[in-house]
Amino acid sequence: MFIDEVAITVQSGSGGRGCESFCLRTDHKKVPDGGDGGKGGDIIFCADKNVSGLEDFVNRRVIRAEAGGSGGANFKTGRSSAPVVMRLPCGTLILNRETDLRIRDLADHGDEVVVAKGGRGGAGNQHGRRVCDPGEGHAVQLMLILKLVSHVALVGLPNSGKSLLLNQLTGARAKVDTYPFSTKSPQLGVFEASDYRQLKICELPGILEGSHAGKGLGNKFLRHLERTQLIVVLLDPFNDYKLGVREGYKVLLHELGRYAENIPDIPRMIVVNKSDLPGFAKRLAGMKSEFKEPVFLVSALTGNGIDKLKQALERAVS
Ligand SMILES: Nc1nc2c(ncn2[C@@H]2O[C@H](COP(=O)(O)OP(=O)(O)O)[C@@H](O)[C@H]2O)c(=O)[nH]1
Ligand SMILES: [Mg+2]
Repeated sequence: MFIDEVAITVQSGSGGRGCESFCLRTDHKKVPDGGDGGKGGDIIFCADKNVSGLEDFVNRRVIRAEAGGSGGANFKTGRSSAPVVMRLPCGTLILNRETDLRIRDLADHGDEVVVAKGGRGGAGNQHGRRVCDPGEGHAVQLMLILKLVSHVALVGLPNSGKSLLLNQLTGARAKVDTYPFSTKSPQLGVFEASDYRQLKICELPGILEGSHAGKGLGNKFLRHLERTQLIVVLLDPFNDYKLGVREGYKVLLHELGRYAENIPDIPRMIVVNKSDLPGFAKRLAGMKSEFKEPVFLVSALTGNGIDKLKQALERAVS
């Protein structure tokens, strides 16, 4: 299962207690020698390109770091607790659930943020003062929202052949089936361009008229379009909705626009699939020139036109 949204709590460790202790010097004078408490553990989130979703958090809704150790006699400082480092997929947005404020956007591999700082250790009486209280750990309620980072996103009506095309382009093994919504979560594949760049392609579940109002699988997953460089709109002239290529395209664009205003501004490419089926040319007649976007005709089934599409994708993304 692919998880792209999860509510969790993080709890950093409290500082260790400072020690109150005295030792007897050789001149029989009593001196304070209580050591300081150690620091409580931080909770750190770090973006990692090898992590694909937020599944790690499903069975781990509360993440705790340990408290620092207490100080000891003879100036002994307590043990500081190690931070708990959680690896998140690139593109995870971290929000504070109580204030709704954005804490950080972990966009790129290696981005890191301390989401809850551990408490400092309490001072022991070695400093000639009274023992002071250690700092407490913090509990923070967080919302993690993943917005996948891909070069190319594939959108289309259900059954237009998005999964088959993804598999053709990248060797992914997305499920291909004859019923609509066989893909329930975004699928990622990577293809190596001729200059060895790794291009990430993401298939989104099918969109249909009314997705914005919750029809089908709804439109929440369109958030994964926000960070893509290119949207490939896959059209199927033989779709079950009796929409011509032109109307199908209009429906898809409308749904994208209903999700967020800026999504129609992302560069697009049109790919018309199933060119192997009889009657394809007839259904397409004269339509190519109507689009301002580049149009490619392919068959994800036979592989016809795929090489040309690959080259165009390489050129379109940086
Ligand atoms: N004839 C033909 N059938 C295709 C082509 N591409 C996909 N299909 C079929 O269309 C159906 C839906 O394909 P799928 O990739 O699961 O579509 P998705 O729902 O858009 O991911 C499957 O039965 C595929 O075999 C194609 O180029 N030609
Ligand atoms: Mg699919």
